[in-house]
Amino acid sequence: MALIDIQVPDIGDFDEVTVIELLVKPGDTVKAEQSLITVESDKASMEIPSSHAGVVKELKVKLDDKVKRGSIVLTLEVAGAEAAPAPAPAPAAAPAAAAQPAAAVAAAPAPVAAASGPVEVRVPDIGDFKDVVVIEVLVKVGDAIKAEQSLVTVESDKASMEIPSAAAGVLKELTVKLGDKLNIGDLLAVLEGTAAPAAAAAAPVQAPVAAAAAAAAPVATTTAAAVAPAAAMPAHEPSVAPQGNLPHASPSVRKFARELGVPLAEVKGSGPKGRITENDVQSFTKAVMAGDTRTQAQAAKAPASSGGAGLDLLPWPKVDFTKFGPVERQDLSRIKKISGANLHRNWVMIPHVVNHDDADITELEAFRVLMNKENEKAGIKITMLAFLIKASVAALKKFPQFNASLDGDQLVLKQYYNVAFAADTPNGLVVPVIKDADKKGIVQISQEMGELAKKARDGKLSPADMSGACFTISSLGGIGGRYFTPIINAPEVAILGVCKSRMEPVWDGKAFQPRLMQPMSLSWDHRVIDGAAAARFNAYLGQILADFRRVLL
Ligand code: CAO
Repeated sequence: MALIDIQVPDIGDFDEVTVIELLVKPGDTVKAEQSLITVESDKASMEIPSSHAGVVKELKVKLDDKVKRGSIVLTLEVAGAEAAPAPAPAPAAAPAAAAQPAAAVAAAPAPVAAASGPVEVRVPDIGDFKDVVVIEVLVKVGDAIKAEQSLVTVESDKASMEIPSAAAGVLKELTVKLGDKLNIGDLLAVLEGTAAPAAAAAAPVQAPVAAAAAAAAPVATTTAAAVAPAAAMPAHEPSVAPQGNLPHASPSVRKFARELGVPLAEVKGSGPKGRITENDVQSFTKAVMAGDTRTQAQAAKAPASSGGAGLDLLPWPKVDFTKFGPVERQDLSRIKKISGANLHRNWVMIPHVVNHDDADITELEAFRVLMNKENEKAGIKITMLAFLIKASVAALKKFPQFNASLDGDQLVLKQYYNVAFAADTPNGLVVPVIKDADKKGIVQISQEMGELAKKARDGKLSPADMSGACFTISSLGGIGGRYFTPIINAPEVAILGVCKSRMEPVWDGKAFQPRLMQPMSLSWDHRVIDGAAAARFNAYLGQILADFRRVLL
């Protein structure tokens, strides 16, 4: 056994970075390349990994300490054999690397700083990193960009950083979007205008740092790689660079949040300077699962400067109701809390439009009643909802954009037909799913609906019973009403609401005829569907319900 000091490797031009997270403690067994601490500057956060495997003996840094290259992070007890061949921690390798001529740097196309006209801004040398992912775009076309202003934030598994513009000008074109993978030299943006004199200096200052980090000794490869992106940052404190809106969190916390699907912008950070910790992400998840609406309230308080994403609403009114009369307080059920949070998100995030229409179900209802009479002894009850499900499948097939989900800039068109139906239970609304409704007949759909509705009332629906839907129907047909506005069940793009059918006088060109009319309300996501398609969808649905033989066509 031997004791070795693990030091902060070459972190480029940074004089000092702040320790924001301790990822290990004395007694922990760490693997080589495991992250030990997270450090942060104003534009990047990075994890410093261990160059050796061993047991942590003593931590030599604490939160908020300022560290720089060569600072001792901790003392590690390593097996003799482990210690021997391993060179001193990364910094030992770094000077050699740094001594390399800037040849490696030459590969990094220096951002052009033209005096006027179009200026291409490219990804500077980001060391060994390949395919760093754009996680935030900080500017938009038309923005006046200052030299060294951050344009995008990119992230690898160990570091996140903002990539600044080397020139000033008006942003004419942004050639990257969220989720894009970037590499050195990739075109980021095109600016038009006069470049700031400072811009020209940006690249050379950054580049040698990257070269040093990229060329670190083998044992420190990961370490060097982790810190290499730091080189992409401006060497000097940018006097004009605005802070990005990126939530303040380390790469591992970001990854954790992404895995849980937690929007970091909605998480309140409890760390120093509002930094979001892993605990904050966990607490947020728990709050959402418990339907704690305060999380939405926090989102609503997002500053107007966030580009319009924050709703900037007034706080919820606080009223002492007892001043006006006696009241009783009831806790919301678990289902209500969960569905409430989901409905709220869907209502706020999806641009809903609703088309109302009527379908003539006179013949269909007569057929349904006849079938139920014939099958009375078998105990099978065919419901109108089963026909609506089957008719919807036909419409989804004819209009595939309704059988889809939005995923970033892509539309996911599904080739399966799972139709959910809203079921009212004493504890609240649940939405079980009839899977592969295209492959099932009306009787089977009716039977499955009956079973699922019973499970729903008994509180026995499993998550599998409620997942995988492509489209939802909410039927108030057994209750009443005319039309309503159903809320789309994200990530679906449409929902059909139906109310109680009733006999109405319908003009047939010669006379009014008594017809059984089914009111239908189709809510659709205007990001995916337009009004003409929605009107056609409803019309087609109406045609099928009026003459179900059309399903066979
Ligand atoms: N027009 C006229 N009558 C209708 C009808 C329609 N569109 N749909 C159903 N009915 C009738 C049925 O024929 C039945 O009458 P009988 O008892 O005389 O046979 C009666 O209404 C009750 O039907 P049902 O509710 O048992 O069956 P269903 O298939 O229509 O619905 C279910 C099943 C689980 C969807 C329903 O019980 C339910 O929970 N509905 C509420 C859904 C809801 O709350 N949606 C709103 C969501 S937004 O908050």
